[in-house]
Amino acid sequence: MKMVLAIVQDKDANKLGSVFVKHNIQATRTATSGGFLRSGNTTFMIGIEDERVPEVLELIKETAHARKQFMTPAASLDLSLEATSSMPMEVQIGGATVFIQDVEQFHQF
Ligand code: 2BA
Repeated sequence: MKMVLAIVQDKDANKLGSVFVKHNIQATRTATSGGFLRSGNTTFMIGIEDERVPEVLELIKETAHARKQFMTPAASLDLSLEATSSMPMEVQIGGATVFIQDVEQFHQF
């Protein structure tokens, strides 16, 4: 069994949750924040049999989209940054950041 951790943008989270239900994939979602943008994203935790990992990855890939976003560093980062870095900058946010870990044990009581 594997644990798939998928960090996606909030805009894609509801659709992805529905896709998992439709495909009988059990998932837990939690509200998270990116360390860089400090804005909300969503992390799905999916415990899944090894052979279904490619299916999960494909569904995430199809559903989660990369987007560009403008951010003003001074508004969202430490004020210790120099004034020259306060120009709005474009950030490409990936469709999904995915980690896959081995699950040593799985219990449901
Ligand atoms: P954030 O940390 O808010 O990052 C949002 C986007 O900002 C990133 O998109 C990346 O394109 C950009 N970015 C991040 N750090 C940067 C930096 N130091 N300089 C310039 N641009 C930077 P993604 O790479 O697609 O990441 C989307 C979200 O996935 C991240 O939100 C974070 O919540 C998570 N993430 C990405 N890599 C991770 C990792 N290695 N470990 C844990 N979480 C990760």
